[in-house]
Amino acid sequence: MQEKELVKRQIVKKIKAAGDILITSHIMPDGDNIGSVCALTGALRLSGYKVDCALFDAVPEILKFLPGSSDIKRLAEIDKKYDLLIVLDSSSIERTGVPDLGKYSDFVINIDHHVCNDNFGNINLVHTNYSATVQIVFELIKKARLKFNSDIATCLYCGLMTDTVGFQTSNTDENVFKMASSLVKCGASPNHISREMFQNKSMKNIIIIGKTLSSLNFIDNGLICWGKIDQKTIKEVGALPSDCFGIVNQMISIKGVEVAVLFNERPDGKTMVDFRSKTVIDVNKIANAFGGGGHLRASGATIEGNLNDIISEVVNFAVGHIKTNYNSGLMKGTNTIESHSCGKQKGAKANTVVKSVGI
Ligand SMILES: [Mn+2]
Repeated sequence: MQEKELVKRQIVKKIKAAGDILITSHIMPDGDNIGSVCALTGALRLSGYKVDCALFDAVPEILKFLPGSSDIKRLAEIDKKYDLLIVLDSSSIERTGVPDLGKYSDFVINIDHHVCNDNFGNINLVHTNYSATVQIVFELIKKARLKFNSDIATCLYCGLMTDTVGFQTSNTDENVFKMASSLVKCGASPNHISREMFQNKSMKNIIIIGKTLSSLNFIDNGLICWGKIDQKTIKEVGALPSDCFGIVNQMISIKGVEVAVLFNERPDGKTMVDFRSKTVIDVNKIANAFGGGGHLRASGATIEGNLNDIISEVVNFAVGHIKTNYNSGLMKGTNTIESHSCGKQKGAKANTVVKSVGI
């Protein structure tokens, strides 16, 4: 039996033995986060288990349509200890928003698909070749023979659809479509879920997108594209942090752009940097250099300091990295010239904050 199958069996055993379970995921929740939390919580509850779910941040407005999302508490409200804590879609403990998970449980199960996952759990199930954490959750639901319904299918479908950016990413393989097919068979509506996620943007989000896209910067004949959202613009528009999403994917959609970098200045003096690549460059490695991480084609870092200094430091680093890797990658005729390994933070600058974003 494969090693991962044994780990899954261990997890099922642990779940079955637990009197109560807490499920959590990462800060700044996305579709895979809320989708996997609601699906696992829903299937376990339906099957008679005592389960709570809580996140550091509130559920974003756009994801409130997911069944079960209104039951998600805030981690700050949790004042009891559980037999078991399951952490989903989070590459490290820091990503949960709390430095110490010991106050929630003595036993932690870490289920994730990020290449930079540091195996922080007592049991770790990390499938770095999977597109989304919901794929692992779906396998566990089947393995544990938990009850299932169309609400759970909807949550899983949302995670699968959003983490593959609408079934477009390089890791969107046969298994993704097989899973999507079974979820649709169980009652998930692709049209309803994509309308909620892709045709439901706030007016302020569109204004921020417009302002950012109209002042992009291009380097090396458009191979690299970078843009910024500064606090001045955010205040002018009266935008919320959730109004600043979805921009970097537009940048990478431009013909000829291989790497897109978006700088998002936050009110606390930190800047969130989002990286995307199209075919060759491993942006997880670029994010690693600034204390962040994520995936081969989508990663991020949170950096402290002056916005303009951060921009020049990151852009210079990215240009250097791309110079040494882009041509050799094309010559090898491969789109995965660099490994999926995470590599611990190398050459991180003094002002970096170890936190990664990324889907
Ligand atoms: Mn994910």
